[in-house]
Amino acid sequence: MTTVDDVSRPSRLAGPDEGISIEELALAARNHALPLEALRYDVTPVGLHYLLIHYDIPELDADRHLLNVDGRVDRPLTVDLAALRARPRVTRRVTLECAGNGRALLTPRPVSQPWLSEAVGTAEWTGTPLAPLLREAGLSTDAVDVVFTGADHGVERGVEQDYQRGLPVAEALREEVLLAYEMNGAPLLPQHGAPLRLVVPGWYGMAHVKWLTRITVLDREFDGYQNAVAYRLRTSADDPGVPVTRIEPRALVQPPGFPDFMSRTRVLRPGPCTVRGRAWSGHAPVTSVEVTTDGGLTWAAASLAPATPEGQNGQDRPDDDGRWAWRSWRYEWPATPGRYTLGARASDASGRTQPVEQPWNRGGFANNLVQRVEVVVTGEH
Ligand SMILES: Nc1nc2c(c(=O)[nH]1)N[C@H]1C(S)=C(S)[C@@H](COP(=O)(O)O)O[C@H]1N2
Ligand SMILES: [Mo]
Repeated sequence: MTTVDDVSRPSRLAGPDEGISIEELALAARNHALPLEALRYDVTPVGLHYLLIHYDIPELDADRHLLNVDGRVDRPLTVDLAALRARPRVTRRVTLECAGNGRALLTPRPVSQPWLSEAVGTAEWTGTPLAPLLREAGLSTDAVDVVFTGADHGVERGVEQDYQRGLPVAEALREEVLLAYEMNGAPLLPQHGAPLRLVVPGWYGMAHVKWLTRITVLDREFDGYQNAVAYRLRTSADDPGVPVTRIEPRALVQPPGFPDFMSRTRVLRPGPCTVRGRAWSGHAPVTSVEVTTDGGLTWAAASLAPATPEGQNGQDRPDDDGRWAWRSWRYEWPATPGRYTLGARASDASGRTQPVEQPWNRGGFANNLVQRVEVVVTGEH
């Protein structure tokens, strides 16, 4: 008999000389990254924000969409979008990063969505806080995890499933967590979770469940695929590993000069060059950014802009201090002719920073290896 196993691939590492396959290319073409020049925007224009969609974008009708809250609650609830929109409205500026960012740069390469360093974006998410809704439903005192179910359905390593993620109840009750129905001041687009998604500031992307249909409170840890199997830091296939949670610190350089079409190597004229970029961390505020022009041998301090966002395009000013969004930084570089490898390293108030040697794990998650931007400063003006 044929089963879903016949179409589903096991988890595996690429062989020593194995290039990116057509299957990885198909995923990369569906799930695009942030073009690095878009680091110039405080808030990423929606079409330039990265995307990650495990299965298909589901077909949902905003006018008929319902959200159910059930499980270990006193009063199960069903609410529509109009009811959610009538609740307190909050806008937060939040940087989202895929936990698999950097995966394709690892050796050996875990075979999955082959991200380079650009699976990131910052948006102003508008919605209503989750915690008051959970309190209205009456969380039972034995609540452990809150499970968020998306309307998308697929099969992954032989397991047929709706996309579902469990979040510890203490995280679900954080005031910053939103049921979001707008992105950058407009209704969510289909690819970003229309008509309703979860936003969990500080956590890697997998926690921000799109196309949200159900919230179920459990009196035990959720053992569904995306928590128990997929998003774990493992050293080997049989290591139970630890869950992927918050975003590790990372800084990205907005590549200076202009690119070669194929190699993406940058061409720069000699002279003073302001190198700019962004830095973020989901654990604690970013405290410093350092820049290298020699691939990580030597470092110099960059100047970090304040965290407070300015409010964009006359829209609602975000209802927070910018704590969950990236910060911009700059570094004055007197560029002289030669070849350089630029990179930047963020550190945060928890003492975390970025490694120059790859932090390898079997899923290729939370890899915040310092970026490498190849630059040629030409001899002529
Ligand atoms: N329902 C559902 N939610 C989902 C996903 C998904 O495939 N299905 N992908 C997750 C992952 S892995 C990431 S990185 C973010 C990406 O959000 P974005 O596409 O809006 O940038 O959505 C998360 N939410
Ligand atoms: Mo992701």
